[in-house]
Amino acid sequence: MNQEQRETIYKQAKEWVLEAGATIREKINEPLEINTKSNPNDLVTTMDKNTEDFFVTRIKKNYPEHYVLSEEGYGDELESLGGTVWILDPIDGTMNFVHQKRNFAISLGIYYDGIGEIGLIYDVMNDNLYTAKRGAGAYKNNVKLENLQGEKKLEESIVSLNHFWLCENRLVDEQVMQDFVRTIRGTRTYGSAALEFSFLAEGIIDGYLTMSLSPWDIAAGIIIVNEVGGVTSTIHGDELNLLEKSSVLTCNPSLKEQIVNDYMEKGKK
Ligand code: 2AM
Ligand code: CA
Ligand code: CA
Ligand code: CA
Repeated sequence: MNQEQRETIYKQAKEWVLEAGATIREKINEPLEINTKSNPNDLVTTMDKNTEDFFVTRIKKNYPEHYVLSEEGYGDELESLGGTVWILDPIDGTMNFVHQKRNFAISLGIYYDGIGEIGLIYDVMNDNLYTAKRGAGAYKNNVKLENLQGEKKLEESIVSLNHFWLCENRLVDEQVMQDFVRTIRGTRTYGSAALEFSFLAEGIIDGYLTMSLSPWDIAAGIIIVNEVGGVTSTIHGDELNLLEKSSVLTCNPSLKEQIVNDYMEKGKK
């Protein structure tokens, strides 16, 4: 993808994200049809589906040769990331959307032959738009975000993670995780992976640790975090595959080795 193509697609994608967000805000108090998916806490609403449909219809009409990888089934079944792929989560943080009517985001990452070119995350109710183009920095509402400050100490870090890490789980020993949360300065749980990536890029948290996410949860976030010098991998430090579910660690680069070696590997089951 050359710079001109990237610029054109970015402008179009941004327009659609803002339009979809405005529609969600307009309808935020309308009655919702809520269904469950894999378990009683895995929610989906008509708003998730309608928003995804809004994007997929427009992408397919304007860019018939592009592919879409998205959560609610309107996209394509992909076996490779060849060509241009729009990786979309129409509402990231559906539980927040349903229960709180806030703290959710539209997340859109655009990849070309597997390389992240454009990332957009829209915190809809706060009207905060996080954006990045490869090699051109990351922005919040058109204000450039600073590079993550180097040499962060784990003892002075805030890491986003949820309570399941401290319950019996399949990945990391609970005693090791208790040691981890006692070592760091504080934890946060926002309930939207896209927002947690955005907050890392903004420098208001220093890392985010999660057991299992899908490509659409992280596609945009990886690009935005990368543009401020942050790093993203599996919790074991390996490269992510954007066609599969995976554990995810995204953080200030100075924390990665310590988190991976002293906690994730040490407590690995
Ligand atoms: P979602 O709201 O788009 O489903 C919640 O901690 C974060 O994990 C959200 O980003 C949420 O995305 C994501 N997530 C991924 N799989 C999930 C699942 N099965 N149930 C609930 N949240 C899930
Ligand atoms: Ca979901
Ligand atoms: Ca999601
Ligand atoms: Ca979603």
